[in-house]
Amino acid sequence: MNPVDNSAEIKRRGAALGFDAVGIALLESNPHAAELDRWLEAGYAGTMTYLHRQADKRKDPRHIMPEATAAVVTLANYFHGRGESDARVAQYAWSADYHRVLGSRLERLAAAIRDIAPAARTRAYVDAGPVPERELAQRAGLGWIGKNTMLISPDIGSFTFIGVVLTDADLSPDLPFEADRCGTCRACLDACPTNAFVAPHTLDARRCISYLTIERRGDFTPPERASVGNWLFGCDVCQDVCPWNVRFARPTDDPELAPRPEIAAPDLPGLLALDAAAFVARYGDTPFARPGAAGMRRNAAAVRANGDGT
Ligand code: B12
Ligand code: SF4
Ligand code: SF4
Repeated sequence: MNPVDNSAEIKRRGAALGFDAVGIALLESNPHAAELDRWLEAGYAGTMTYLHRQADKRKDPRHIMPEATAAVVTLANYFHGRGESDARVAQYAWSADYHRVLGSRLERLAAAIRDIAPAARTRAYVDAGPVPERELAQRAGLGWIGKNTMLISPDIGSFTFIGVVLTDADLSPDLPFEADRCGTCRACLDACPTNAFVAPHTLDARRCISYLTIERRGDFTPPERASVGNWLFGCDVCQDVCPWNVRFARPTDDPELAPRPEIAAPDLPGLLALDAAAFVARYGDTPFARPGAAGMRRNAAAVRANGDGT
């Protein structure tokens, strides 16, 4: 098959696997490499030192897999509708760990690429690799990067996981999504409870509740503890207020991303009472495993203190 037919067939197979959108970008150096350098130099990555180590690959994804020439980029909608509970959990975490669910789906897409282009080599990534995922998704035509730094699809909003398969298959790229559909809106910047945006498109991760509750190790300082409010794990505020989500986000019907009640509406006293072994038995296969038992107890204690002043 020729590159145009290969690309069309890969998109068809991606849709059949359950991805909500599939686009293709040729690999080239990241046009926002200078912004990444400035962001790292400013210390905004906090303790996420892996972002410094991976910078060369993020600035030029051709360094990740030297033989690769293209990225097949996918979106998977994880929106579940608006839930309310006293201790809030970001929606991306409500189901089974997406690294596992989408990792195996991307491996099936990679197998489809090798089936369509038999000599092709492939490598699949979701979140964990040194891949500039949002930038590749924008260049693959899937959406624009909003002022809240999220990749926003004009069709389904930003409650999406991004996945990437790098390959040397001969593919025809999509046009990049050049429009900036934020316009004069700044709802996300104004709504952020911790003022974590130092400017549009620039997040000081050290102030972000998602970083504090998931990536931060050790005890909170008193201001950090107060700043997480009632967020037990992650934060959705800068997405909840985005008009593109208000208008276009629709609950997913993906069975592999079905919400688990013990995560979506967690039992705070129960969580505080779990020892390490019981925590692993209950939450070991969920996103809560990243901060672990100690991190989740710290988060739960902060939410309880912020709720009733204890
Ligand atoms: C580190 C990280 C975090 C950090 C830092 C977030 C950040 N904004 O950088 C923390 C822990 C805070 C975090 C939080 C969240 N994350 Co996160 N995170 C990542 C990770 C691993 C790397 C991101 C990164 O490189 N950051 C460094 C900064 C400098 O990069 P950047 O903000 O993307 O900026 C680039 C471009 O925006 C561009 N740029 C810079 N300036 C400008 C200016 C203009 C005009 C333009 C157009 C572009 C541009 O250049 C930069 C360099 O390439 C990616 C996965 C991956 N491998 O990419 C997931 C990822 C970005 N996270 C994701 C998610 C879901 C979240 C949360 C929503 C989870 C939650 N609900 O709690 C929040 C959202 C917070 C937010 N507003 O970003 C998804 C986002 C999906 C999407 N549709 O965009 C990703 C892609 C994981 C995935 N595979 O699905 N995350
Ligand atoms: S996830 Fe929450 S704390 Fe982080 S930037 Fe968005 S609104 Fe602010
Ligand atoms: S809330 Fe407004 S400014 Fe922020 S990302 Fe959405 S459209 Fe852009």
